[in-house]
Parts: sequence; structure tokens; C-alpha cells
Amino acid sequence: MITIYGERHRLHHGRSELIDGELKPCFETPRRVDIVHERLRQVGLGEVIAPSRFGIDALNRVHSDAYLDFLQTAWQEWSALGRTHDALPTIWPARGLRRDRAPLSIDGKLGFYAMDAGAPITSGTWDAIEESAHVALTGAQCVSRGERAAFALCRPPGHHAGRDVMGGYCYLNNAAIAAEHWLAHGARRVAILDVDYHHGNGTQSIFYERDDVLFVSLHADPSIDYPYLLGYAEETGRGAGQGFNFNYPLPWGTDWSTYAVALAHAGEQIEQFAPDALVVSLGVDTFEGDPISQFRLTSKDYPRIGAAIAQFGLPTLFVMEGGYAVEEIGLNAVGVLTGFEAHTQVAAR
Ligand code: SP5
Ligand code: ZN
Repeated sequence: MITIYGERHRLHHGRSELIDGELKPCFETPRRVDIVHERLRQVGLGEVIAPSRFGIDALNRVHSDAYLDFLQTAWQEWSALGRTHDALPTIWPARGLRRDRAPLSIDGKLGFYAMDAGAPITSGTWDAIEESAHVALTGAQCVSRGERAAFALCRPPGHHAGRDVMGGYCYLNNAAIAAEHWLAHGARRVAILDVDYHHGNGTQSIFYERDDVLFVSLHADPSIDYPYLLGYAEETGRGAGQGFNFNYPLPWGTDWSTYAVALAHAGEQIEQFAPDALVVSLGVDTFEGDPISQFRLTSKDYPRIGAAIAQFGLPTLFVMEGGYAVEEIGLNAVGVLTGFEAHTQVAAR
């Protein structure tokens, strides 16, 4: 399987996130992708290529002009005030406040375009997130050009980011950007399967009223875990999108026996939709050793996820999302990919 990887992710290294009432070092670090990169070389997964460049129009299919403009200028506006720490919001457009009018000051804008204090902006953030989106776009392009599958080693991740909102370590929704790229280049229907521990609220919201993109997600029950405010089973789409969104909220302690059942249901939804291609939002924070998550998948379960995905028989783009047990992130993420490949080869014979 071909992998797309770029070095500019390093330019984004947030110092702190607000967790358990304390500003703590960010769990989402450059080392995460270093470990994945090292592992895929170790197992000889296949060629690793650098991302190509794409125009702003490729990002604009998902994100608003105003939001992209904010992301590009936020650090400059923040640092112009003499601030040297990460830019973080301190207010949000909650109930009763206006969400139709962007403020002018950077502190107002940070809140207006954020869902939480989990997406710090630093001097290199724009360069890193732009490249991360290009990594996904290059992967999508490889698949359109005939690769059975590709792995976009994206960092920062993307599935919490909505059309004009950042949060949960995410700024640009790489999976959504890849799906829209396919639709703009001839695909009629695209499915997105999100296996990150957290609900992909951004991806869901972007495609919620659409019948050309199916969103299916397995994640921790939002009544007990992040992102708390979206991801229930009753959310099945709206308008034309009714019946094209499926959530599988799962309890803390979920292990393979529970997970496999939900994954099989998700697979049925995908097969019924009969998409031209599949994006997998690949988070491995479902791992038993993850420091911020509460599922109990083990390293031997990840190849099983890959094998299940291979059974759909679809052109597939894997997009890296979460996973914070850094020492095992390579074993687990690449485990999904090798499980996929092993099963693909068997099926092809
Ligand atoms: C892409 C991705 O996986 N983003 C996840 C963002 C999660 N941020 C909030 C984490 C809250 C963790 N609460 C548990 C604290 C354990 N001490
Ligand atoms: Zn996650």
C-alpha cells in the first residue's frame, strides 16, 4: 500500500491543552507520526511519497472562506499583541449568544471558530494543517488513479473539524476534503467509516444533509465521553441526507467482542449504500493503553479491523486521525493496514 507523508506536520506542536482543569502538554504530538512512519518502513508496507500541492479550492469544497482566512491569519494577529504562548479560545458561541457574526478581535474570532480549547494555534499551524490536507488529497488522487488503497499519514488529524469550526486537535477535515475531491472528480457516492474512539462530529455535520456521502461512525457513547454534544444513534441525517448517517455509540470498556458486532453492522450500511470509494477515518485511540480513552481493543484486534474493511472490496483511502498511546501507535495503525492487505491478497487470488 502506498503511503503519503510530509515533514511539515512538525511545524505544529501545541504546548498545552485544557484537560481535567489543568493546562497540560498536548497529547497530540509530532512523535505520533514518527512512530507510525517508522513502523510502516519496518514492515515494508510499500512506497512512501511526499504530498503534491493543491489549490485552495480543494479545501474550499469543505471549509468556508472566512474560516480558512481565520486559520491563515490567526497566529499573526495573536502574536502581534505580544503573545508567545499557543493561541487558545476563552469564549464559545453557546446557547443565547450570536453565531451569525464573526467578531473582529482575535480573542473573539478564536472562540467563534472553535468548539473547545483543544486546538491550539501556533506559528506553524497553518503550514502543518495545509500540508495535512494535501496529504489526504494526494492519497485520494492515488486511489482515483487506480491504487486499490492508500494511507494518508495525516497530522494534525481532522474529523472533529466542521465547515467553519476547529476543535479536538483538528482544524481542516482531511477525510471530508478527500471525499469531496473524489466527488469533484467523477465519484457519485462516497462512504466514510470513522473508527476513531471519538465521534467524528465535524465529518457528520459537514455531510448531514447529503445523500452522496454516507457517514458511519463507531465511537464512545457521547453521553459519557468527548465530544459529548454529537454522536448519538438517533442522528440519522436530515433532509436529503436522511438515512445517510449512522452512529454506533459504544460503552466504556468495549472490547473486540462488542466492537466486532458494531463493525459488522457498519459494514452492512456501507455495502447497502454501494459507494464508489471509501474513506476510513483511522484513529487507534480505541486501544486499551490509550491515555485519554476507555475502550479495550488490543494490538491483535487492529489487523481484524483492516480485514473487515478489505471485505467491502472498495477503493479505500485510510486517513490518520487519533491515537495517543504513542509507543504502540505504529503497531496498531499499521496493523490495520497490514490486516487490510493480507485480506485483499487472499480475496484477489
Ligand atoms: C482526533 C482526536 O482523537 N481528538 C480527540 C480530542 C479529545 N480531547 C478531549 C479529551 C478529553 C479526555 N478526557 C479524559 C481525561 C483523562 N484523564
Ligand atoms: Zn479520537
